[in-house]
Amino acid sequence: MSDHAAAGTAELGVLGLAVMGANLARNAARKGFEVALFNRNHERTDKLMAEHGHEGKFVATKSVADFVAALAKPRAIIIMVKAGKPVDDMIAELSEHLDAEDIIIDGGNSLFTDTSRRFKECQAKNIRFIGMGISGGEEGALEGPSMMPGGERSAYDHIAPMVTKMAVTVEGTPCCTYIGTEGAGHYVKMVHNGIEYADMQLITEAYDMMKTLYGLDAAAMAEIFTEWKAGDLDSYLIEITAAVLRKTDDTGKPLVDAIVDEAEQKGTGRWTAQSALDLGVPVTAITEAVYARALSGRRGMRGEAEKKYPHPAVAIRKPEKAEIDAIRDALYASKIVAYAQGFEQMTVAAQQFGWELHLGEISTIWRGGCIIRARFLDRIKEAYDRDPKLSNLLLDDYFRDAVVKAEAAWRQVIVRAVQNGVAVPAFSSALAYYDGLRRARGPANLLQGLRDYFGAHTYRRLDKDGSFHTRWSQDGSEIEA
Ligand code: NBP
Repeated sequence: MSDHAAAGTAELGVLGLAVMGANLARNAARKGFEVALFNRNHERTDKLMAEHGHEGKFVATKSVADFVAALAKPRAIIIMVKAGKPVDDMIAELSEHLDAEDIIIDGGNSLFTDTSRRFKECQAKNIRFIGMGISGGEEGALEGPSMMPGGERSAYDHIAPMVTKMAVTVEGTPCCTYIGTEGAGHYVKMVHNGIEYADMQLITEAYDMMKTLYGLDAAAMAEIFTEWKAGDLDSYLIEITAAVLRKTDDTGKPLVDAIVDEAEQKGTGRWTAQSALDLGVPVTAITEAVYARALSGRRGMRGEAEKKYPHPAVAIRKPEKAEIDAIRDALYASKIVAYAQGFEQMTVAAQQFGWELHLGEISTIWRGGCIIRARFLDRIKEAYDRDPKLSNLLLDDYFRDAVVKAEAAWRQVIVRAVQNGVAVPAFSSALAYYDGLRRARGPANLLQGLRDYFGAHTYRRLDKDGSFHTRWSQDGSEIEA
């Protein structure tokens, strides 16, 4: 063990001191907790101590053994290294120094299946593991993020006084709650990011319509988004959309007009869509958002295609106020669908993986710190208060009324975009989902007939129980596929 003077008293260890780890460590120290620090490259530790060492009680260490020895038992260590193999490497190294009941918390953006595997591997070593989704970026990590811890319940109870103090508070409630066992915390963080993708894509499509159909410039659109923030759409993303549109560069022109139109992605949106496909949940808005980013990345191909294909003639004209209001209402209806899909995905995941997710509480902890923080999340909380077992937010009366009120505008906006060649994949797939959902009888009866015709897959009838197969040809002979 280390002979460090402060050995054995630090309440929290932070391993990995890049932007997120350093800020979380500072957050904990500023809240009065003694924090042990370790980073593979010691320069990061030295920099943190030199610049911020005065902010609280830190114990800087230069080896994993010293780091572990600096912590009070049971030890609680947050790992904030790059997701993937580095997390496994650090767990393996830490395990050599830890005692039974010590706690490892992975605060990175890990894939939930990795978290579930690590939970079991740590359990086998008598180490308590928590996978904690953290939202809010570097500023959130410092000032107070939203935290989604999942894993060993007793370990969460031990760290709860610390993490709830580190998390941001909204109306007296910390944005941190125990999510569920195994990888539940990272799953919920993943869906949060997926919803963030959909929300941003919808905003981008609203921007494209205002710009391409009505010729509005960035400053005019900044004003519109600022107005929208005062209503149902009130959210951090709408607020920063106005700020991004308002910004000019050193030429005095809107900065947004100079930015390359290729979106990057780190993968959590794609993971959300992949998991939704595995679970069979239609999360069309999130998936369209992932595809839209992929298409944006094909910039060269888009350039070639533009030269080959004529664009429908758009008669750009000044918009009526009602037309801008219609885009706002269509955005709100599409956003409701995107969130309904994301929340249904969590409902189905909970059933599939045996987690007890409290969706009302999850919407509550997303009200602060998170990128998708919004007034809207209160409406979601209220819907789950009315019915904790609500299978889809669109079945709640508040959301039904909101969508019905917006429906005419929603259709009209999409028609105008389609007629004028403006791609609105998230708006239109949200509407298609809504139109599919609100019909008790869809067209899949024909699909079942086709499947039975070529593959003898059988079908069920409305008027009789059982499975049926038909010899489909007119003369009654079996059809070969
Ligand atoms: P990065 O994801 O950029 O990772 C850098 C850190 O990982 C450094 O401390 C680095 O140590 C360490 N590291 C690497 Br890389 N490989 C290692 C290894 N094999 N063994 C030990 N340490 C290793 O840091 P970040 O941006 O602070 O993010 C940390 C986690 O938080 C990630 O999972 C990220 O996805 C997640 N997250 C980030 C944000 C954000 O806004 N940035 C938001 C929410 C969540 P070194 O200094 O020695 O190279």
